[in-house]
Amino acid sequence: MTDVTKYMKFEEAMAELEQGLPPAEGAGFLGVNIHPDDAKLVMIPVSWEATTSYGGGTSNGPEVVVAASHQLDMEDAAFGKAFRAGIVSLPEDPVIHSLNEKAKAAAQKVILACEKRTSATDDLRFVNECSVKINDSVYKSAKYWLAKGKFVGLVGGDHSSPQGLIQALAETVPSGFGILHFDAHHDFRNAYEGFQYSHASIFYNVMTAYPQVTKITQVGIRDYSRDEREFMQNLGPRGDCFYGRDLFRRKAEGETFKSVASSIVATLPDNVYVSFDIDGLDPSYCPSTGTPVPGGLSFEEACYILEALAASGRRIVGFDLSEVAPAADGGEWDANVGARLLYKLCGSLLRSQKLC
Ligand SMILES: [Mn+2]
Repeated sequence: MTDVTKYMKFEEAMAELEQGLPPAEGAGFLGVNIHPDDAKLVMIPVSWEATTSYGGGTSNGPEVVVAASHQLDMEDAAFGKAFRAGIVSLPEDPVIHSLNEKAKAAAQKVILACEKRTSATDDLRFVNECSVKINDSVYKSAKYWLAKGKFVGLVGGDHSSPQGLIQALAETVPSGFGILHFDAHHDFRNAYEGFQYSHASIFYNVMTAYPQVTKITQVGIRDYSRDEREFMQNLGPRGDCFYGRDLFRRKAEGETFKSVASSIVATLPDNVYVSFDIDGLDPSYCPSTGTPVPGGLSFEEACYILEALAASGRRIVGFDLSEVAPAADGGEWDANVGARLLYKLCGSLLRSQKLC
């Protein structure tokens, strides 16, 4: 049941944003609380990181990104007054938080057993069951809002978080869609450490389960296993990868970034889902993310590609921002970058749908 009293009237909220008033305490994304019915774009928060294999903290991503969004200037250089379309970060399904705590404890036992070359079968089964419940929660929420005519984004959590959203879109977008995937990793591992829905397995699962995903184009990849590279090769025309090394070499040898970006966009079909793992960026933008890798895109390069995508006539049908984690010492830099990137993702979707 939605408590309507805590929402602002849409035009009042817009007036506050136009004036740049400091956000009220506890305000939502961008510093206002508008009703989801008044929004064109809703975002599902997923505080989930059970299968995190290295650094933790990304389950706090949704909370810190929303808090950091209060610092943004609303007028976006590329996408203008994107906020006027109405953008809302939804309340989280309380089941996610409680499952995360329990599944994380069990997953630690699995990872420890894995390192000792033994097994923890019951714990592994439990984590996999929790992942199914998370996917189901996200899937049902996404289906609900899509049926109400909203565009749906998602803020993770680790990179396994958006699978339910991708499933919902696969059932909803009539002609299917491609995925533009920014990441340091392919995420093509088959059940990494035994976790069927690992953050490192999301696109193995997606490309195996959903034929409606007609294409995956990966950008910034620079850390992978041989099996994952082969998985990409075996996708044939259904997969394209712009490895970090190749992107740099093309620029080093004189190709303009405009040309590089348009070659990325050209691989994608008319409908595009954008999956943005923050570790696709240079780790100086996301030092606290779980699995940072040297190299990667600059913030401006990533934005340039999103702007080129939105300007190409293709339609962005949904997105996720995953793996943003706050610094252990409370530093806000990771969340600051995450919030800015999230508003760019919102702007690019809304622009591509002619809503801003
Ligand atoms: Mn990833």
